Amino acid sequence: MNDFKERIAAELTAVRGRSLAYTEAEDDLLVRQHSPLMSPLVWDLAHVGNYEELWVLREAGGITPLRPEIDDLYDAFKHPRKNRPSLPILGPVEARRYIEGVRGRVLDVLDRLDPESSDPLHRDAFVFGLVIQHEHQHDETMLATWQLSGAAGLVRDGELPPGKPGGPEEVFVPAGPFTMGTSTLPWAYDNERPAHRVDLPAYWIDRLPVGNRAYADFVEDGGYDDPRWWSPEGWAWRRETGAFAPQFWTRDGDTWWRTRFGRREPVPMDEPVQHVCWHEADAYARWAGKRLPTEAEWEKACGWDPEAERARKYPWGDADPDPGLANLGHRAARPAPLGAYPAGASFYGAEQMIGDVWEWTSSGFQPYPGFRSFPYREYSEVFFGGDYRMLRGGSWAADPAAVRTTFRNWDHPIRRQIFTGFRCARSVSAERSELR
Ligand code: AVJ
Ligand code: FE
Repeated sequence: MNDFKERIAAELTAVRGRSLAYTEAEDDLLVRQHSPLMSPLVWDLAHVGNYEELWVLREAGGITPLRPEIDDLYDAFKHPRKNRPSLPILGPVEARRYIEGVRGRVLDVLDRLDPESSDPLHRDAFVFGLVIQHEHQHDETMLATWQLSGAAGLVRDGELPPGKPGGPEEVFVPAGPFTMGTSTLPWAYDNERPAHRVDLPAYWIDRLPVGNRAYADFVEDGGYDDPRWWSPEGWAWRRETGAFAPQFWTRDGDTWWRTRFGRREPVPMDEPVQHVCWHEADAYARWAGKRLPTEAEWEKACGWDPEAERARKYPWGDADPDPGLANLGHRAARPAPLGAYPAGASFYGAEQMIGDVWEWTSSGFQPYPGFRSFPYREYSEVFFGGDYRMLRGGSWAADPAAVRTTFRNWDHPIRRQIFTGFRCARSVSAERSELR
């Protein structure tokens, strides 16, 4: 195999190592449903193998189905998450055996692959990018399941760079057009395509994600009890759920505590806030006299280089992420402190845009002009126009192979089990609101 294929084989091995690490547990933990929002962990495990069989073996490799009778069980569209525990899904031992059987044949397909083929699944090994990113996405979902379960075991104490207090609160992005999305990144999803020009008025955007200290100030200022800060849907959510702070926070006297992968610890005030839903982010922004950025504002602040007149793959440029640039890949099971990555800043000076926490934007999920579904409608297209908000950047739990400036993620505005925070923006034309 040549270098390119060796790299793909290494990515396949790496992501599988991750899935196996997250399913190394007592059977009971794997087959139980920890929240109606999540699948049993053993469902995710066989699902990534089934997806790999479907796309690499059958579609790209022309290999006859190994176990067609189980396809239906792992079709996310046939069975909502809350029903998955009652399905006759494979148990842990069988699931591991099944995905291993798939993987054995996948390497043969890789060996035979012609990355210069005119078949878009083969070209640039797109189908391998598809399954590698898919498995990483499910690995992140599995981490969220672990976090909800309260089980110990996945905290990692990898070292993160220290935070750096001070520096400007906001950075300025001048008016003008930029190129949003991509027509050239080979492993970009259909929803990131095609590249197109978007002209934006000038705006300010926070240099850093909103931190726990600032968010606790909002809470302590009575933010959860003041309907002025909330949208009507947000206020309804707040009343229905009784939410009073980010998920997994509790209060003991004057101290905020959180539970993180089964560990109880004081909330570190210098970290980006996480486990807030879109409504909470939206309410905080209003309280702060700001608003959430649109998806286009987020992407321009992250990737646009007006001097080179081109978009960067990452905020700092096109070089692959490394531990000095961004907090990715579950090194420490937490966001890095604010200001930890000055070298990872974007052209405009925004920091920590990739890694640490996904960031809510104000935008819903819409196709870019000229969108074409590929390779299947159920990845993106069926979600367009639904009750979703776009998430950008990627969290500490996301893998470098599954994040870039143009990557688009989405979820319902009430979800907060995901590793999500936000940063604020404000228009230059609007006076900063003095309501507070
Ligand atoms: C892109 C993360 C919203 O996990 O629901 C997984 C990706 N698509 N399997 C999800 C996905 C098919 C999706 N997100
Ligand atoms: Fe999936």
